[in-house]
Amino acid sequence: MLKEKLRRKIDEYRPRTQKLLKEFGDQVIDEVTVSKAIGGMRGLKCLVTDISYLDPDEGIRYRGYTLPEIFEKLPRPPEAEMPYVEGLFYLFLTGDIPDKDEIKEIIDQFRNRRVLPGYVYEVIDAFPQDSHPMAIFSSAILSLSRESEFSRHYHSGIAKQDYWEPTFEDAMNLLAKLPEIGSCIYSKLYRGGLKTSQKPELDFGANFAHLMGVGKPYDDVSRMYFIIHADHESGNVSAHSGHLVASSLSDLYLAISAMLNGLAGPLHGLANQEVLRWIQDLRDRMDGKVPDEEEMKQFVWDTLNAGQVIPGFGHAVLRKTDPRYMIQREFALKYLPDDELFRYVDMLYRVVPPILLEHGKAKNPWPNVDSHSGIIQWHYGIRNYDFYTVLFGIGRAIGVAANIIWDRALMYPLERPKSLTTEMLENLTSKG
Ligand code: NMX
Ligand code: MLT
Repeated sequence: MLKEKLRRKIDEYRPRTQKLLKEFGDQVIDEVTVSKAIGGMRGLKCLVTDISYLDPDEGIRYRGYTLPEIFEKLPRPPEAEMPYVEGLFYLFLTGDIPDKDEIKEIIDQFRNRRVLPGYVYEVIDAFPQDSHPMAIFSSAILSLSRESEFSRHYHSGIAKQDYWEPTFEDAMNLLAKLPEIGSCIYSKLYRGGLKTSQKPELDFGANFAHLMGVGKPYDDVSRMYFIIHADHESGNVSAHSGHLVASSLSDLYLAISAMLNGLAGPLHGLANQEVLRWIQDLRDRMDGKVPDEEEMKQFVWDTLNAGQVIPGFGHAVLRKTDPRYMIQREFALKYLPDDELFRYVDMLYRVVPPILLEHGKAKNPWPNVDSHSGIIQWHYGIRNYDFYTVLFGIGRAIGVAANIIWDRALMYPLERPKSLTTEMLENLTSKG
């Protein structure tokens, strides 16, 4: 049983955290400079997670595995090219690659927890049609807070070392519902309310594809998306927001809703919609004609000269092309090499990095995950690009939920850094 295995893992881990705190609590591991304090704490080592680690050159590792290893090692559904999303959640929680029975347990658990309470449909329907899907997504999850097992147990006096257990239940209950919530938002905004019923026998990715009404290989596209977006260590805005809010013992629904609010910014997950919007601007400008390289370069420079960022390029940590980009590029080369928008993205891949280098500001001129994700969705008929960040959010919820369970298991405290005034900084530096 997953929960029992997790309990054993938690019992093994707790002494490690306690020993670090007790014996090495005062050891210095990084220093805070003025530029870190003013500059968004970039690179400051002050968060702990064992679920993933981001190397600037290599990219993300989940529980020690690179993404190509993840795609190779995690079990797949019969005849599928991409692994079970459920298997990734198992790996996040336990650190072990699951076998098919262990995955089946999660599929069965999700099946039993999939049904949405009626009021969530009402919350979704109550939004005006011109609302952004991320605002609806965040609110739908927020409304589920009344179901929280953690809050119920907390208020009846559960002991601190047991907090992780009802948090685990909240995570299972919420993750199981995400395909239905996401597809309902899509139906409301873009399909005139036309709804498809869930197919309980399907795995997470296939059920989502079915609910979106898109045939094969969109089930594999969904699995691939949710897996590559699931985690990016703890410091990115969405994961950090989720962790921060959960640290006050807000329940998982409140924390995941907060996580989505951070993801919905254009410098973070919303960049995937921005890429499509930007490419559409270019298409309009070109009257539908595919630009040649010189025209594309001019468009990139025009964007920079207008004081805007090139969406889908750059990164706060990565210093090479994002491996999540490469996985999508390989998929596109295999399944949609002649797609018109893929030709745009392919040209941007060659044209933008030298321009960003010449421009001289961005520390990382290479493409990130968001540069590619929209055009694959576009190819499979999901063309309302405002929706793309919801797909990112479904994936990211898997990693953030696993992290919050472990935060509670290792009894990490309330997060509360200290602030200074500008005058204090001036005094500190002039004395220095
Ligand atoms: N286009 C133009 N300028 C850029 C870009 C870019 N793609 N990336 C960074 N810069 C600028 C940045 O705005 C900053 O300018 P200034 O000094 O005037 O403030 C300068 O280069 C230095 O920024 P960096 O230290 O390289 O980047 P930072 O860590 O601050 O920000 C991002 C990282 C991802 C916010 C930034 O690269 C960016 O805005 N990229 C475009 C938006 C995007 O694709 N976001 C998605 C990131 C991935 N995700 O899913 O979250
Ligand atoms: C992410 O996946 O969270 C983004 O790449 C942003 C980041 O890691 O800072």
